[in-house]
Amino acid sequence: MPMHMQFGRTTLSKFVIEQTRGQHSELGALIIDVAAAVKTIASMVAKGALAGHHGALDTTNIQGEVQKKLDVLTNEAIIHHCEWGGQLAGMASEEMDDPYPIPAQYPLGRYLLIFDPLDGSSNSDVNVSVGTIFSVFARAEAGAAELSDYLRPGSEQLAAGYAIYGPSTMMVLTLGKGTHGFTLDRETGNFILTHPDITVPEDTREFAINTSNERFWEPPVQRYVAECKAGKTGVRGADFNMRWIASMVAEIHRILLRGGIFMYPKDNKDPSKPGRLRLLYEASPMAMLMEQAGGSASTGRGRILDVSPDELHQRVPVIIGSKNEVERVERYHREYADGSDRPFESPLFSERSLYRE
Ligand code: AFP
Repeated sequence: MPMHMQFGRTTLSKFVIEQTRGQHSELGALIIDVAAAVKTIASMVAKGALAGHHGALDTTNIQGEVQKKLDVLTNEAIIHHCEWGGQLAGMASEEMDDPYPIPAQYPLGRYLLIFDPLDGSSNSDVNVSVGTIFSVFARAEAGAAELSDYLRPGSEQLAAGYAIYGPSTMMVLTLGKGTHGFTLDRETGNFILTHPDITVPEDTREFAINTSNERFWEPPVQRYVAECKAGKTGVRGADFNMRWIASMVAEIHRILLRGGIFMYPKDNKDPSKPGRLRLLYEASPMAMLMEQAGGSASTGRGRILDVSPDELHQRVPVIIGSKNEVERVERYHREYADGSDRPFESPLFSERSLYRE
């Protein structure tokens, strides 16, 4: 292998240390600890049934979801790799009802790590790509975090990223200066910068949504998806393709690299839930990554990064991806709210419904 290939490749550690030198050098050390946890998780996921990691436990998380063995094991891996370093004021996770205080034997820092340790875990037993999503905030000074330190809009994130455990293991990261992809070289154990400055195409002909929920969607989303399905015979004048992997990390990764739009919109399947995905450890980090790559991320009615959470596990509608398509869906929501949208034939929504605000 030529010299520049052997020694000139940028590792995640080098990239992060250079990008955080100075004011946020501790943040660099935290990201490197997260990467170490990701390598441990990648090994667990790769072993699959051989390690007895498949299957569910007889416990449920605060979401009321049955926990998979890997949900708990990956949660513990991230805590183990990150709690000792002295960068953290606390941690919060999809798999823990309340925030995790840093044990007394470790020094306290000023960063907060919020994560979904294994997103898409319902796929883990059937060998479909899954991932880890993380978000980092800072409090003003080092010390034990309080709940209010976590309940911040995504616009205040210092860093966000995900790992995707697929045919290759990758980490995709933003520190507020672009979105960058790193591929794990299993021979050296290094994450290598392979996708610098990822840029999302502004247009797309590929949409991702769970269409089994169609009857529960609001009219603007029904209108958008109906037009995509009508293809060249309809107002869009072009055919669309559809994807649904049921693993948000895999959908977002595809969209970052080739464009697309992912939607888990507000629906009336369970009116107590304004969407399925959680703001703090799914929507906000993905929104930061997408915007840093030139894409958009919306609830349908506003920018995801502007949403201020009232509670740790708050859910939010998610419309994210290629800028021009997200803006079209937002326009359809505005036109529905002001009544200027074309009357939608759906019998369910022909009269003014509870959704009209
Ligand atoms: P799990 O982590 O419980 O598998 O949920 C994954 C997820 O939060 C997100 O990654 C998927 O896009 C979405 O749920 C899939 O939801 P449906 O199962 O309703 O399609």
